[in-house]
Amino acid sequence: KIFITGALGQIGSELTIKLRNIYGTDNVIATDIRKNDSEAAQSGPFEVVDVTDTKTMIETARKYEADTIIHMAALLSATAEKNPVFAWNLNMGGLMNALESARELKAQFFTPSSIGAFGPSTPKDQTPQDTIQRPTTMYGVNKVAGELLADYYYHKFGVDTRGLRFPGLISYVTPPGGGTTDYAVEIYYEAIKNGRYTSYIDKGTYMDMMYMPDALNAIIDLMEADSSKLIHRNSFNVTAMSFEPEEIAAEIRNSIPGFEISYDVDPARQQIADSWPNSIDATAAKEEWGFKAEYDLEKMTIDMLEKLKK
Ligand code: VAH
Repeated sequence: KIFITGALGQIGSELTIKLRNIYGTDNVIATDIRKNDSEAAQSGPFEVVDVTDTKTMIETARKYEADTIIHMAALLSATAEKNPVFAWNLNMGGLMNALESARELKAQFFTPSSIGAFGPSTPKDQTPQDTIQRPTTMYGVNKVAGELLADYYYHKFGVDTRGLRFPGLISYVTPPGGGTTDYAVEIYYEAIKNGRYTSYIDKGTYMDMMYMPDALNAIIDLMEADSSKLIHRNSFNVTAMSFEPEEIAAEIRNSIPGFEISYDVDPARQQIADSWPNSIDATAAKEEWGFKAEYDLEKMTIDMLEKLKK
């Protein structure tokens, strides 16, 4: 049984559906802080779980005899920066409860890290798998602490923990909430609706990105990978592309001639973006478990606009 927290979030909502298609609906238990009318909540087993409530978390995972725990419940970077104390409690308290559940149930464990786990002193171009990690955001502090905690549970308790440092993720299913990279999602919705977009991230700001189908496959490929082949665990750099606002705007213009981008920079989210890498190196993921991304900027743009037009 696969137990997912944050199953109604940006990644969780699509991951739940994909896992149900692969492993069987009744084998994938979706949980989140509240239910909604989404397919992930309605199409199979669902439980209301507040990941900061240790008792409910462990009892619910035990009830289903979970053998895999996928912990997705967290606050993203911009929201975390506005509520740093709440972010620490949710991001770290929730992770601790999820790891304790995995330890008790001897379950395999996945939780995502992020390019946000890097900071201003990290090499910014082709950021290596093993390098300096001194992030300057609460989200980044949570991600570095989370990587170390998950590795600790592997070395100390033998929990099979695995993770991915995700770049900005782009999808047409569940709009993200509170991220810094979300301009790259909003721009597609606005392109269809208004033929123009005002970006809160400045031109020339490079960030790694990935289309959601590639992110979901990366999670499944990592979790299915031969444990003896893994040199790293928490967490692997993965990326599909790196671009700045002018480049995604130009790609959209290839499908929607006349599309215009303008700028109204949000200093808070620009500061977060400026502290992150321009591009990261995913060699370790490719070598240790065969990571590869199918979508580049051109292919993603065609698919996003096609799906959003429907
Ligand atoms: C965010 N989309 O912006 C998330 C992600 C790398 C970015 O962590 O916070």
